[in-house]
Amino acid sequence: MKENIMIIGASGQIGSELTLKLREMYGAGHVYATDLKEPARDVLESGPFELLDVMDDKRLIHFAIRHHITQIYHLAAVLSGNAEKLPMQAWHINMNSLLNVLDLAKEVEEIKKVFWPSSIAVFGPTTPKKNTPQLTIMEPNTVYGISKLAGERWIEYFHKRYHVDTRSIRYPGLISYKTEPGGGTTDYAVEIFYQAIKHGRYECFLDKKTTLPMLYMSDAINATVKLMETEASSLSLHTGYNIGGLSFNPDELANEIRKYLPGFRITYKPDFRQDIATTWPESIDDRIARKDWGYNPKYNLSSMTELMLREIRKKLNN
Ligand code: NAD
Ligand code: AKB
Repeated sequence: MKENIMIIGASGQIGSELTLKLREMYGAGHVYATDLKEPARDVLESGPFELLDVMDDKRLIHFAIRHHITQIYHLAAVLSGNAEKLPMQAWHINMNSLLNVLDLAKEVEEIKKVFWPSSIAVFGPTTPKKNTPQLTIMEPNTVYGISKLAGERWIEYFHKRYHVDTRSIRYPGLISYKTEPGGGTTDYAVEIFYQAIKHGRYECFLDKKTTLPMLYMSDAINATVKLMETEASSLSLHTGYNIGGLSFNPDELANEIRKYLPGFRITYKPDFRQDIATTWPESIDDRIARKDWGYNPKYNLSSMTELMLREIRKKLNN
């Protein structure tokens, strides 16, 4: 059967790379990118794109039926930093957009699979911080984290009750050079590269010893498509899978950058995002993802840093 894939939130940090990967795999004409805002040129020019608000449930259903959509990747959300500025609005968008998509998948028989990303934000201050297990204490105290934990419960509910094939990953902070991140707590680990190249210095909004789980974008994209391609019978979970990868703090990242830019200087001025980061894990136990669907990230701190500096330099020179 030919798949027709809809991506919601295709203009964001993940969507701008995932769309291209899926177009390579399934054929450009079968991957429909949608967002509230226009995407980067390569997404716009390589296949179908439509401006669409995921909160508009009527247009959503028309779109899915018109294009015979079989899989949805729902990426639209308000991220942790921005969510703390407007908690009620963030809750409304994060929850109701997901419920719109789940209800659509339940009603439209052609839709076979839904991917919705969760986050390490589902964990909270009472969660064990090191090598955080898949199943553990989860008492998030940020609006973003609460919405992700509630979302995980909803996708599992729709799987169990209505047999919607829901799939999800608890992404760590994602590091990429193509599209800048959209208002999260882990954004410093991207900003630092731009500031290091442009100005040789960076003022970090997290404290120097705040260790967080991170992942290079191509590892996240490969994990996502691998999970979606896996036979349902191999999956023991239809809610967020833990995935780890890198784990470092701003001081360690700055030291790595100094290997290429010896004069780089970092100063620290923690803001409200420090209070969020303090509640998140330092590292993640991802044995279940490795066993169920072969999760196997490639990048380490050194290869990621080298690549980010090289690619951002190229991008800024163009
Ligand atoms: P992003 O903010 O870069 O992109 C989100 C996109 O959604 C934006 O292009 C935005 O215009 C779009 N959007 C917002 N409201 C919309 C609406 N009503 N209708 C249609 N589109 C709308 O976010 P991202 O970093 O690409 O993250 C995508 C998903 O992955 C989110 O659910 C996020 O919580 C999750 N996630 C991201 C990270 C990360 O580090 N990037 C980590 C963990 C989880
Ligand atoms: C954020 O910082 O909000 C995201 C995430 C880890 O969910 N990058």
